[in-house]
Amino acid sequence: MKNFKLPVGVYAITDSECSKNKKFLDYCEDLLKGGVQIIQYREKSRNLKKILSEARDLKKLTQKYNAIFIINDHLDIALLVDADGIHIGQDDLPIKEVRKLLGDNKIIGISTHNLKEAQKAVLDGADYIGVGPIFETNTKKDAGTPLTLKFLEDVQKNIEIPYTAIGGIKETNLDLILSKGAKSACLISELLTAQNTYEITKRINDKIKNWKNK
Ligand code: TZP
Ligand code: MG
Repeated sequence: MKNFKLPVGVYAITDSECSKNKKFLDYCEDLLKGGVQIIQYREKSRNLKKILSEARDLKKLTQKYNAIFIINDHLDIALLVDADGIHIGQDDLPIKEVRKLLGDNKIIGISTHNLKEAQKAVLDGADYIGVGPIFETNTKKDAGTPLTLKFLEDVQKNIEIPYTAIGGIKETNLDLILSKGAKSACLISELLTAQNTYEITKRINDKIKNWKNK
């Protein structure tokens, strides 16, 4: 997609494993009411029929709130539900192949763990990159060693396409990534385990939007 701009604020990702007592669509609606403008559907232990039906429901909901809807991993599902884009990992199909099937009007994001991967993503035509894990996380078991803020600094200086910081981001360490220049932050467990999804989402989203680097 030409000149894609990642919304400033929270980039939310679903994960039903970690949201035991929250109903999927209610949870997502609270995120959207809290101001989230991009949601990624990421469910690792669901069968494909369930993934398809949840993705269809979430697509409708995101449309109602005018938010961007991204599917993790599943290109077939992204095509079937006419998602706005897909998020892939380093071991998934190459971006160039994904682009052939998805076309130029859709968004392709890819997770990166070092500057080399980030630069390759740009050359391959990614619309945005995920940068992480910045901090320790229990949500993704194979996320690897935290990269610390140095990688974020490198990306900020060297990468021209939008990026979102991910991995162990909490309300309490948000300042650290914002002061490095991040304008988009992915939070999974912090939002899922909060008592009140709407309130925490709104607070964090507003903080990112209003952040001014001194
Ligand atoms: N990719 C890198 S870290 C991560 C993913 C999907 C998990 C982030 O989850 P949390 O709970 O915000 O640390
Ligand atoms: Mg993946």
